[in-house]
Amino acid sequence: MTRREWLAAAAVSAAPAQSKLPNFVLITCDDMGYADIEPYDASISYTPNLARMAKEGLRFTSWYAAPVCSPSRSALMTGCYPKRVSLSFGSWHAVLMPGDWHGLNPSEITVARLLKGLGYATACIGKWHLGDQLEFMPTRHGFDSYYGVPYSNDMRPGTTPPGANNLQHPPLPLVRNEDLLREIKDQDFFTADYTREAIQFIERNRTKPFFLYLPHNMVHGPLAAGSSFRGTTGKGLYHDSVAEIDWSAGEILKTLERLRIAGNTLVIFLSDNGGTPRANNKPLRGNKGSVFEGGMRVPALAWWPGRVPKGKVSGEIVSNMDILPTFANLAGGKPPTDRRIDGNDITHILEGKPKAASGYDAFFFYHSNRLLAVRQGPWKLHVNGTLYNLDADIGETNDIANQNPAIVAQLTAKLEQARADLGDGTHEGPNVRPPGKAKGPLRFWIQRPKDSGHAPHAPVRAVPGSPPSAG
Ligand SMILES: [Ca+2]
Repeated sequence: MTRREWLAAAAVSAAPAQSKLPNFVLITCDDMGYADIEPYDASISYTPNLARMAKEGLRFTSWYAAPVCSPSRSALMTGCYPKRVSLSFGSWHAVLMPGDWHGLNPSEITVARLLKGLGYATACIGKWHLGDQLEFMPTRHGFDSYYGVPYSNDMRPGTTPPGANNLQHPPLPLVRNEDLLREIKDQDFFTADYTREAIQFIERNRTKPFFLYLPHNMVHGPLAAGSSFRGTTGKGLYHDSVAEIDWSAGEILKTLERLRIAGNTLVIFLSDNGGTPRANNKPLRGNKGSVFEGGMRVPALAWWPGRVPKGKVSGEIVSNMDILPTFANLAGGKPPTDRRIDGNDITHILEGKPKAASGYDAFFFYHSNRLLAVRQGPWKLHVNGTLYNLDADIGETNDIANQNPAIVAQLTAKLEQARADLGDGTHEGPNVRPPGKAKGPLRFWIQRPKDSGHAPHAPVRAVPGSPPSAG
């Protein structure tokens, strides 16, 4: 350690703990199942760092994300139901596509913009997937810097977006801030590279409050892992990729400890939606894309030495939407008051306060623009009329609607509340805000090889309005 580094470290460790704003590290991975890591399946031996995070922190057993990528990320960033910010689906598919004319509306206040306003250094490193046109990029949504892939790693040449008349996806871009770095072909570098970038960001900003959002591309297919992880689990590339995500989380924790800022940093680890059939979602029913628990309930850990008690488990209903209100509160700020925010401040749950309860009277399960289920306490009613008690039947196997008509009536009324607020299907709720719509000509980050510069494909399904460069 140089003298200058020593002085910086000494200044940090000497600072009174309460006088400094906490740092936030939000790590998400893509498509990891509920029981793909040791804290949710004790037989797993290759996720020691996440196991440590759970032992030293808090493990959630009812953290809800969303059924698929873009909606999940919109909730994380805005504190709202994806439906409220019109990102429960893209302009013509369940998620945003390369060249999509929809994205996160620039008028939304993201958790990054909110924290930046409170003096935080902010960075997004990884998969954004809230719009790949410039006005939707992380650098336009409160992040000082961005590095990564603006959407999913499977949206690459050789694959065809749904309804795109056999036009292939453009080359997969690696972007820094608002500049194209290069085309990505081999994906093995993803997790290690993002981790290196993340550590550099933390090191650079260790003396000021920071917010690091680290949404990994892995473990979404096409699967990849660094050479030092391939073959290490003996269970195939998927699990090797999980092991590398675990390593990455460990490197982040070690960096915070080395810099002596762990005691002032909240680290949250999440998956963005339920696991695919290759994942382990046990004991939940369903997979990614479903509103059964296996589609939306995700592994979730919180770690903050000295502030989040060790080894606790919370079964309260919490969700991606709680990130913004919670980080805002911990940073001494407030969520926006000029618009509806659906999430809750869960500081009291993180701190393990006695009787810390969820703020959700009811939690609603949307897929695309359709309302498909509601949960209140242990009860979950699907719109097809099936009712489950999740405390007794987490796997949603035993429909007990007939035996519980009063509960069904109560939850049906909740569904009506959501329909009147957020809408359902073609009925647009009055309290829904519009998606961002690209103003300029649509563009790909890298043109398809035979494109000769023309615009991306227009949406083929009728949507309200029309894209600015359709045709
Ligand atoms: Ca996903």
